[in-house]
Amino acid sequence: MSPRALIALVLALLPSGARAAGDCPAGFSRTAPEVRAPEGMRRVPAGRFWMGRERSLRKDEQPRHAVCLDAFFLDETLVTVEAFGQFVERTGYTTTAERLGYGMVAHEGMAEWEWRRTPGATWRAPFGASAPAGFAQRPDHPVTMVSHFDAVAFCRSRGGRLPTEAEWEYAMRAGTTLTRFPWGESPQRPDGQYGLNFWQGPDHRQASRDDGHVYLSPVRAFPPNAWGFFDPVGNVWQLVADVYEADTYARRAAGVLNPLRTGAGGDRVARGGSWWCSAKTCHGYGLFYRGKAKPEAPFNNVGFRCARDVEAKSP
Ligand SMILES: [Ca+2]
Repeated sequence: MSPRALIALVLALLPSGARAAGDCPAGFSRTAPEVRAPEGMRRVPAGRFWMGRERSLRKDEQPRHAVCLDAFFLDETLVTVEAFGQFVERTGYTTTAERLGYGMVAHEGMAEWEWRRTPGATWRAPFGASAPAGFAQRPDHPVTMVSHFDAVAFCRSRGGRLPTEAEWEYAMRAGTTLTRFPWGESPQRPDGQYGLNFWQGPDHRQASRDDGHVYLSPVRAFPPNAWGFFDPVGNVWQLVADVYEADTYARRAAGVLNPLRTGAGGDRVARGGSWWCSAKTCHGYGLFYRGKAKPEAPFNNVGFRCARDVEAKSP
């Protein structure tokens, strides 16, 4: 066989439409109808991004892999105390913490990793009957003391849903890749200001207050990311739709479309870190770390934002 004939034979044997690893599936479209974003939400364009990383002390962040997403809408801020209060008023909803009769509370002065089961701690009073000195909950604070179930119920009432873990990270990265924060590797932005609310100080006995907030910060206290989302990291952990499994990334095919890890029971994923995260006790403030929480557990450093589909998902 001549070399030319051999090449022709090899080409004929290659599957047509074969795609390189990490490409998005056939049928995936980066265009979607120009539907206007609902009030308080922003449209996230369809696209592909890198999730996870090759080297990390935590296996659950590996490997780095390409993820493809259809367009979706996402709240530009965390769900506020005010918005959650309106939902409760409208529906009479009772949260998990209210049914349990307690919530999990942390505050300045406590030991590292300590949490207190606190009677009466609810979304209305996230520290229980007595708030710590210097803290008064505001309508524009992110709502906390909400369980995964509460977050799902709230988003459903607005015709939405929780974002998937992949949607959350794609939107919070806003086009940046492979950095811990949307603006780079340091918690300080290029202008020298802290870009997020987390814990500063040698331990949890006393915060140094360098970022201006010991506890919750108003949802627009820090500048938004490049796509207009406030609190892309810090302030409160953000509940997402996925069940937590350590091998989620390892099991994904390159170029997976709209991934969502489902399953019965187990922990749910929370991302972004919170005001209680210090460099010493919790490295979770950032865009790689995969936090987790029991779906029925209410904490005073966990909140959420809602997503909504733009159109039917790609096939
Ligand atoms: Ca802080």
